[in-house]
Amino acid sequence: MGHVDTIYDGILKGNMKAVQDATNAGLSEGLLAGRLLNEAMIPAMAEVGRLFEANEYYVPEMLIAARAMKAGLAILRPQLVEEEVKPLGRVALGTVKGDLHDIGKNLVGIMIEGAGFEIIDLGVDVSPEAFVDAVRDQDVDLVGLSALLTTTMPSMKTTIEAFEEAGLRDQVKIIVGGAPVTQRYADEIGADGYGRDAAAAANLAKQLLGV
Ligand code: B1M
Repeated sequence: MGHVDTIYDGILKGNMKAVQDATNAGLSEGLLAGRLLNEAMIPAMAEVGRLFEANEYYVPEMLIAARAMKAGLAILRPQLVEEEVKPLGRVALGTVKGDLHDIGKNLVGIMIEGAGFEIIDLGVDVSPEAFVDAVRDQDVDLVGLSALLTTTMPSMKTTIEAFEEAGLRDQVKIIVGGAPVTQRYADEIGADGYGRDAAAAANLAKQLLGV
């Protein structure tokens, strides 16, 4: 098996060591980091997303696949900078004000990063102002809002209103998700999209940013 296939397969199986070894071997044999990223790592994470949506993979499989992908990506990163391989866009992600749940939000970040975007993780309990500041200061293309409590869902609405008040609403796409959130709620508060799960969120980011 060539290095590209070994990396792809290693990510699907969550075999971090195989991914690291094949990434190092591929680079030392002159394979471009951009090729290892685009032909092995991103397709592998897309397949992880597909398996997750098909209920063939669950959260643990997704987490170990992500750990393997991140280990390989850490090796590629300096080379990617040298090859001037740019991320597809920049995504700021956070759990809304008052809400401390971050497991789902982190999975969403992993899948969006796995799709080729750069992630700015704003953490949990993120105020509307902090989301707005991130867009204003860090050239963000898409904002992802996560909420796990029915009592914090209104923070999503407040955050979108804060973007409107700051005059930045047209400059950024906003997607929402989390267990109590629905497509209907997303439409009601004027979000650009709703992601049912992490894989759907990554597909939505690609779709909204025209990738
Ligand atoms: Co909390 N909690 N919790 N909790 N907690 C829930 C959410 C709850 C449903 C449990 C219950 O009562 N059955 C309930 C909410 C009820 C409601 O509002 N309807 C609840 C409650 C009440 C609370 C507290 C208020 C409890 C208390 O103190 N009395 C408190 C609130 C604290 C706060 O936030 N201010 C609290 C605290 C906690 C812990 C800190 C103990 C812990 C969080 C740890 C952490 O996140 N680091 C915790 C946990 C673990 C849960 C449960 C058990 C699991 C949540 C989780 O991680 N799921 C949860 C019950 C449950 O869901 N079964 C519960 C796994 C995760 C992978 O799924 O987060 O849904 P999920 O993410 C999915 C999708 O929703 C989606 O993709 C993800 C992956 O596919 N998604 C997005 C998520 N964000 C997205 C964003 C997107 C797109 C998709 O686009 C941007």
